[in-house]
Amino acid sequence: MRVLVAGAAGSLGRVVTVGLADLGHEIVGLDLVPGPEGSPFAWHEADCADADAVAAVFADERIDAVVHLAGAPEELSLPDELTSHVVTTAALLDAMVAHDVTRIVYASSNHAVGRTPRTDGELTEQALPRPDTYYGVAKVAAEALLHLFADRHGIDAVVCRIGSFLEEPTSLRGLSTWLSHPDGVRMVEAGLTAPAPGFAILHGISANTRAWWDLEPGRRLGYEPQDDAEVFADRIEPGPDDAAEAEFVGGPFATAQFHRPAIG
Ligand code: 15L
Repeated sequence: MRVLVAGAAGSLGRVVTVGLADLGHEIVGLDLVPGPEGSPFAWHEADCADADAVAAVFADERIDAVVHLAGAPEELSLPDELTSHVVTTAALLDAMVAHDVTRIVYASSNHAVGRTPRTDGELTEQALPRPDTYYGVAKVAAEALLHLFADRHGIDAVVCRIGSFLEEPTSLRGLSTWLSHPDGVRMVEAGLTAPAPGFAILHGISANTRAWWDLEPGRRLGYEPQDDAEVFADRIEPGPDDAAEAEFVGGPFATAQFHRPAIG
């Protein structure tokens, strides 16, 4: 499959491009910055929020599927978040429709439902939108846009509500929310190859012993995580914010430090 990876130079993108290429896919990288030194991939330096620039990439390349990993990973103002996550998704979806590309895997986030209290029990993919930040609001809106294009244009859109994508977990929360690098690749591969998923949501975490987000929606799509954060448990020191971070899905994003005006 010839896969356009938007955000190919980001932390997820650097891992996923190499992993998908190892699985036999041809990669076309798209990012604001040049491709890594010596990268074997076709590469386009462009802003995903610029619909004309995205259209030009699709006009230049044969694309079978899109993996959308682009966007700021942290809390910004609401307008910046909407540009970073919703406008980029819209530009990619418009180009997909124009070029009959029908599969997209989207790096959404747990922060779309980050204000869901742990006391609600196991987190399922049916959880109502409950963002913890403007970042989370933008992820909810991007997911809604994907759902609209799935219904209106028959796009297969696999939404990955990712936990903590790191080489190894760094906090007590991470023992539940960690997504290992190899499992990140497995997750995207499942999103690309699941037969006719329509609009579907999975939880992007590893098979963590302490996980409390349902892994079954991912398994139904062919995502079988292999790693477990528990092997790092002995290295995790208790932190002063552990109790607060355990209260909500979104951990630190759900705490007061992120309360600020939406504009500005
Ligand atoms: C995310 O979606 C963020 O991009 C990242 O910065 C972390 O906060 C991560 O989720 C997480 O919840 O650990």
